[in-house]
Parts: sequence; C-alpha cells; structure tokens
Amino acid sequence: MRWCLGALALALLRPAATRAQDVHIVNEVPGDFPVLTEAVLADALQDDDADADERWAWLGGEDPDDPAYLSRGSPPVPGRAGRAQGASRPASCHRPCGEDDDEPMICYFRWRLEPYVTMGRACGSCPRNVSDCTAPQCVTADGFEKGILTVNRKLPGPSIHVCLGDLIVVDVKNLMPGRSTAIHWHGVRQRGSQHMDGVPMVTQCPIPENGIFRYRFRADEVGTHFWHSHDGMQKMDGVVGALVVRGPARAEPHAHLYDHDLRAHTLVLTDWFHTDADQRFPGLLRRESGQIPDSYLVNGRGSYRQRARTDARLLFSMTLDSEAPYAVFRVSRGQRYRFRFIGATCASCAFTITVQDHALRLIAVDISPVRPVLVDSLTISPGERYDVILEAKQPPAVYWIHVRGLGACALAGAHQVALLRYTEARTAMPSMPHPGRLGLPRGVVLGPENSICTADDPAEVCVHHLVSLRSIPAGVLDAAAGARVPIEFGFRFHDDEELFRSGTFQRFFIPPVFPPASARINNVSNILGPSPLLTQLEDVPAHLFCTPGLLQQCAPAGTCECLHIIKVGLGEVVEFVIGDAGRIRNALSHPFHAHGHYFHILALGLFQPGQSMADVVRLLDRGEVPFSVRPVEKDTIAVPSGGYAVVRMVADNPGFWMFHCHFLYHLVTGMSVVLQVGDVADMPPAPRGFPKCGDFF
Ligand SMILES: [Cu+2]
Repeated sequence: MRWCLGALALALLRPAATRAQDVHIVNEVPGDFPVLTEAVLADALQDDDADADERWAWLGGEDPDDPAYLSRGSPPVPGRAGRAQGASRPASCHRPCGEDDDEPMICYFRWRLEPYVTMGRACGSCPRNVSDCTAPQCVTADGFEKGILTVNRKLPGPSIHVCLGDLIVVDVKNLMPGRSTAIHWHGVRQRGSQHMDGVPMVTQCPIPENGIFRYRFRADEVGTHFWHSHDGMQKMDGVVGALVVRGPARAEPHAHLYDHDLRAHTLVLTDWFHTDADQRFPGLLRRESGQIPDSYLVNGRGSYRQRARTDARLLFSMTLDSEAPYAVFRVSRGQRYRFRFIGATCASCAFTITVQDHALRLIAVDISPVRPVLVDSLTISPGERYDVILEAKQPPAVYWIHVRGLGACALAGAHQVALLRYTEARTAMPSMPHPGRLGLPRGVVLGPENSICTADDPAEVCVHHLVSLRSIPAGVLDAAAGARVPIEFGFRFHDDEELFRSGTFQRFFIPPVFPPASARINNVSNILGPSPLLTQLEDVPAHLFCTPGLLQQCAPAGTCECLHIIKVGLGEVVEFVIGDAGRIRNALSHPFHAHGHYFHILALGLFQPGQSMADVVRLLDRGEVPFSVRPVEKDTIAVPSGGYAVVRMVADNPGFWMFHCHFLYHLVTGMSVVLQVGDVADMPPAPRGFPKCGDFF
C-alpha cells in the first residue's frame, strides 16, 4: 500500500503553521505501523524549541543502489559549483543544506528489523542473470547464501542523510523472533536526548520482540556518522547503516576543494561471516573457530573467492566461490568528489582501503575537519569514519577499490573489492586483474598499523599528528586536566579446569590461537543489569555494582565481574589514559569509543619494556609526553598495540554513557565501562511513558 491516503489524511489534519506543499510520501513503506499522528508531531514540535514553521517530510528507505534512483541523478548538493541543477526530490531530507530558504525538517523513517537471507528467492537467477541481483528485496552480500538480520530487507540498512538541525524520527519495529534490539546512533552525542542513545540497560530497555521504539533526536553535529544495533551480535549480521549530517556549504571549510558530495559516495564498510555471528560467541574449536571474518562488504556488496586452506573445508572449496555484483561508484572525469568511508566492521581487526591510481585527500576524521593531507590508503578500525576527496583525473576507465583486513584478518585473507567507474569509461571492468587478497600498493598510509609515526617516514601519517580545524575548548590543552581516568584494558585467560568447574559459570570467548578469555578494563569485566541505569537506577540490584572494596580485590589474575561505573564531574575536563595491558607490540589495536562525547587525541605512545601505566602518568605529570598542538576530535580512537592513547574531553553531557572497545566480541565479554557524567539530578527525566524493564522473582 502506498501512503497517499495517509498523506491526504495528515494534510487535512495539519495545523495551519505547516504548509501543505511540504508533505510528500516518497515510497512504499511497511504497512503495519501505527500512523505517526498529528498529535505526536505537534508534541515533537513543542518539545523542541524549534521554529513552529518547521517543515516535515516522510521518508522510506531510498536505495542509492536502485538503478531507477541513479538514472534520475543524485540529488544536488552544494559544492564549489554551488547548487547543481538536476533532479531533486523535494520531499527528501537529503537536500542542499543551509540554503537561504532552508528550514529544519522532521525526517521520519519506519524500520522493520527481521531475519532475512542473502541470495534468497528475491534474487531470482542472480548472479547468472545479473539484473536479478538488483531486484527488489534481493540482498546479495558477497554471493554466499546465509541467514542474516536486516532493516527493511536492505544490507546495509536504510541510510539517513539529513541537514544540520533536522529532527530525526525513526520508528524501529522489532520483528526478530527471540531477540531484543536497540539502535545506537554512532557519533551523535544526544545532548538533551540522552534516552535516545540506544544502549540496552544503559539508556533504555531493549526493544522486545514485536515492540516499536521511536527514536527522536536532533542532527546537531555535521559529519559522517552511522547507526548500528547495540544489542548482541546483530550489527555483524547486518543491522547497520549510514547516518550523514550535512551543514551549510559556507560553514564547510573544505567546500572549495570538491565539486560533489553525493549520497551515493558514502561507503559502509562491513566485515562478513558465512555463519551467524552468534555462533562465534563463545566460539568453536574445530571449525569456523575464532572471530575472523570470511570477507568484507562494500555497501553490502562484493564477491567471495575461497582462499587456499589446509583444513577440511578445502574439500568444499569449489562450492564456496561465489560471484555477486560489486559496489560501483560513478565519477566523471575532471570532477572532484567527497567520499565518506564508514568503518562499520566488528571483528578484531583494522582494515585498509585503497583506490587504484587515485590518491585521497583526507579532510575529516570522525566529526573533525582537518588540515587536508594527501594519502594513498587509509587504515580504518571499527567505529571510525574518514572523509576524503577523490579527484577523477585519471584516464577514463574502471578502477579497483580494495578493502583488506589487517592483522589476523590479513592472515585469513579477508578482503573485498568495489569499482570506481568513470562515466566516460568504455569497459565494464578494470583492465588490471583482480588485486586478490594482497591488494594494491598502499603508498602513503593514514594510520599505519603498529606504528605511532615516530620515524619521520613520509609514507606514514598518524591521527595524533593531524591538525584540527575546529577551535579547542578551554582547558583541553592545559598542563593538567580537571580529572584523570586511567583505562587499562586487556584479557584474563582462563584454563579449562578453572573455567569449567562444576557449579561455576564464567563468561568467556574463544579467541583464535589463545586460551579462553574474558575481556576487562582495570581488571573488571563489565556486566550490565536488568534495568537501564539512566531511567531505573533504583531497580538495578545493588549487588551487581562494583564497590570500592570489590574493585580493590580485582587483581590481574582474579575474576571480577561487576557493573563498572566511573563517575566524572559535570563540566570537568577529563583526561583518559587508555593503555593496552597486553603490552604486546604488533598485535591488536583496540578502538575505544565514547558515547555522548567527543575526545581530543592528545598523544599516542608505546609502552617501553617494564613501563607501567603509573610510569606513563608520571611522565604526563612532568609534561614529558608531547601533546598535539591542535588535536583532532574523535569519538573512536584506535589505541596502538602495546601502547596507550591520551585523550581529553569536556564532560558536558550529563548521563550514563558507554565507553568501550568497538571490537564486538570484546564488548560482549566485558571490555567496557559506563561513564557517569554528573549527578543523577543533572540528568534529564525519562520521556513520558518510557518503557520499563527489570527482574521479577
Ligand atoms: Cu578490544
């Protein structure tokens, strides 16, 4: 059913303050939602001190890969050439931002989360008949048939492209049997909308099966963000997508450097198992062991080539090759394009992305615009985003875009390709052979793994050496911060006898190579309660909380599971020293992500032999750790393997916020803390009728 009737009804009901010509229903949306009533909208408008004349629109899931959409041309956006001429979609929240006649819109989405499949019946004869691969509701992934989880039967899920100041409203309906869910808006601080952060048992009750939860928050920060399930392993099975907020071109420091900033040039980069992500936790011993992805996907697309293996699967290698269409990114010769790379991966690896024969001018990291730097490859960890400018100045042709797992994912050969196609190209595929698992020459690398760029090597650029173009808040660069919080993360490895003692049930996972492990911060494996801290603090059982006495007993070799809250004062400048307890060089570079805040990257370092966190703190106290002069602001920082990161943030957003490693299997086994910013009295009250949950016995 199309929503024409609904639109008509709403147009009749609308108050005089809104304008009839602004109501547009742009496509088919799932039919079993309650209508977003005028009363709710009026409520929304009153709650936000926005202009009463605010426009609003309804959006379904437009698909940037939809051939019909592409044939109409991407909606124009301001670039150097100003407002481009072309087919604009007036109802879409994706529009030129900050034009004189522009006003904030309400951007409304309806999402259905449900189990689905790749290469299922919707895909007809794909890939034999390639046109079937773009049929409605066909999800190809890398051509390997498997069960997945989807939002509106898309992989990745619907992308959100809005302008600064828009109100984003997303109704999430959970149709996944036997699963709860919650959606986190990664990179959105949720100032004033703390209850919309989407973390089960921290900011909300998980959405139960058949339940609907309405997320509602302002797009108050320009930049490349994304969204993903923060419940269980759903993100790795497909519940993930892009969220991009654009601002006025006049406020964009790099607007003069590119001609186009197209929705179609957003790359959601995911890693991909050929099994359920759930099966990897705690993990198997004899087959599909560890948590190493089989491949990567670029905007949900790719192909898979069975890598050479020496295990039993070799017998089946002929049946595991699969071809599905690659993601294609179109450019015209002589034009300059802003590309947005989203590190939406989950496994315990960073990955690198390279575009054949095209250097990339880095202009933003997470939400920070930076002084431009020319690189050939970028290393991206889960949770990070990078914006680059690609100049289409090579001979018109088709070029490879290569994504390659690093560390353990490199050993496993996990990789993917996509295509950069000049519109003037006369061939469909690159003339160069498929770059395979090893990929393209990496050239100058942003974020080289296992390096903190101390060697003055021009082929290495590190994130703490980038220059932010934003002003630095008062106090961030002072000699001493208002408070210091050491965060030493690592693992406790368990022997089988201890782990499987009758009557004990410790949480663990089976990493590749190493013994069973639980993940920890400051020797504590964090657990959450049965009720959210933000709304039902009094319902969280007292015995779950880490107490000062218990924390003192949490020794490196001991077992310590409790609800780990670190409180900081509202408005304080807080310094985190995030250190790798493993002290192993060339291993994992854990990406730490803060909810509700951005932090400034002041320094990255490597622990010297025998050096402790306390030693580093002493160096900091003596001013012997050199700080970045204009540190970039990020919400996710990859801590060097065997090293540390020094970051500072202004704790100006009261609430309970997750602070955690963004490797999925580390998060679910306890590598997190909850930051309590301010007192409970500083936090906003729960919205009226907010769902509750908890124990009953
Ligand atoms: Cu980790």
